[in-house]
Amino acid sequence: VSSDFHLVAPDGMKYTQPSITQGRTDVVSVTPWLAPVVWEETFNEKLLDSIYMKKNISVVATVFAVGKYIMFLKDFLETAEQFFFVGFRVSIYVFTDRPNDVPHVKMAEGRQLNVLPVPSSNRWQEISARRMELIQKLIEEKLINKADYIFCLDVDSKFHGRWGTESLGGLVAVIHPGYYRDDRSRFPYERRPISRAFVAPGDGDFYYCGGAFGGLIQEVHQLAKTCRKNFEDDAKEGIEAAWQEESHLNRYMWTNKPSKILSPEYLWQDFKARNPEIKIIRFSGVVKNYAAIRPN
Ligand code: UD2
Repeated sequence: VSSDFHLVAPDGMKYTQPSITQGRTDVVSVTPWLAPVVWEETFNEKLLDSIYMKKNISVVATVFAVGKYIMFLKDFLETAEQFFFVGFRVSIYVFTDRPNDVPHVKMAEGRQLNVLPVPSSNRWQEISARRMELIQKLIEEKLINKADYIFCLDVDSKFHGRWGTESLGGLVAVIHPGYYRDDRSRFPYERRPISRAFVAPGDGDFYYCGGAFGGLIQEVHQLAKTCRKNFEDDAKEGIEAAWQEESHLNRYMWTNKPSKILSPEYLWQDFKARNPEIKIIRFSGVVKNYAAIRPN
């Protein structure tokens, strides 16, 4: 299992001299707790790839396609082949109640697709929220000491640009495209103090997406286990956080600061016009008709 703290300089590779006085000035690329925020033009992809290639890392992606959401899987998988950690060892785990409908997508060498059956559900909130439990179990049963990094992604999305080694870190969160210019008082955190996802007004750093997060296997295990427990303890008291596991994720990231943050390039939404600081859209949510695809 790799560690972020022992990167070896790549032998013999030539690349542009790094500058500490020139670079992007239209966005902030480091947080107050000194985590990098990844934006286009803040990293050298060849340099990063050569560093991680030597470490022979393996990367897992999880995606849930329950009920009608199976319709999004083909585009998700095909575009992942084009843009997600191309050239690296990648295992994609698809959780679905319709294993027979999983599309046959040709995967490059070193990349595999694994299908895991899950029960159907009548409430979309439950499908979305149970992901933490299933991610926790997947890590415990199949991934600990076997893979290095994991990303957990929404299926109703597509890749449009590179998503690679620049995104790797201990605990990785993605800034939600809908709120990143807003004051934190307007973030849709869970605001009831009785919920374990509560974030008080005046608290919170960024509003992060439930649709993409990741990091080292052990760190994501801790996150999934904590969010699952808090979600279930809330449920026992009849509480469901405003945005289900996204609310719990946001609470977790407030108390356990992410070590790397991905800009909204890493989860845009197709219905939103692109803002000028977004020089590339790497991954985005497709426009969907909720009434037609959700079970209720
Ligand atoms: C947001 C979040 C989502 C989740 C949700 C709150 C983003 C972009 N999306 O999206 O991650 O936090 O709010 O619960 O941050 N699913 C199925 N079948 C279903 C319903 C859901 O497979 O019938 C899975 C599927 O992988 C989907 C994910 O759950 O991508 C999230 O559900 P959603 O996309 O309907 O949630 P949404 O758009 O409100």
